[in-house]
Amino acid sequence: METTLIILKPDAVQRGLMGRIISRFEDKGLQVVGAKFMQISDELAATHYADHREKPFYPGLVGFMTSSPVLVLALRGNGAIAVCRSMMGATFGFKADAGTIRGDFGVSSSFNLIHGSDSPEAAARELGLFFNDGEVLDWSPAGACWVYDMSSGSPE
Ligand code: 3AN
Repeated sequence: METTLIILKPDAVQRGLMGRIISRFEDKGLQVVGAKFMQISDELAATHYADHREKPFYPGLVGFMTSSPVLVLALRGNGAIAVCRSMMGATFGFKADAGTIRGDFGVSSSFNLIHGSDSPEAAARELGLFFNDGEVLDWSPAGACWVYDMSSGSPE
């Protein structure tokens, strides 16, 4: 099981898309194990996007991410990191395939609705940035035995 960090960005929140995006992940069988509605500080945005500090779009990206509240999620499931990335679609809405979140809900290159960790290392780092100890919860969804084959004792 993997846990990944998802951010529904300010445009997703302002456009009232939170519910529809979360529903896609729940429909897929992913489990919400953490959720936090927050306004990202300049410091947190700078840490989160440290790898992009030298890029020309960095000031705009930090300004956008701190401009309005976001919904931060921890999602868990089999292959959750790659599954979420494929559900998100390509970085720019106008290039993202139909059927993906960015492909279905956006056309912008800067306002692209959602962030998702791109590797296990990034997921561990980003979950630690946005969630404190005890804020990601282990819980058993009632329907888990119909999302996974549990006959071997572990989810398959
Ligand atoms: P992704 O979110 O698809 O993994 P990255 O990691 O390449 O994309 O970029 C991180 C974020 O930086 C993107 N989510 C996007 O918001 C922003 N970004 C990347 N490239 C550009 C660009 N050329 N112009 C504006 N924003 C960009």
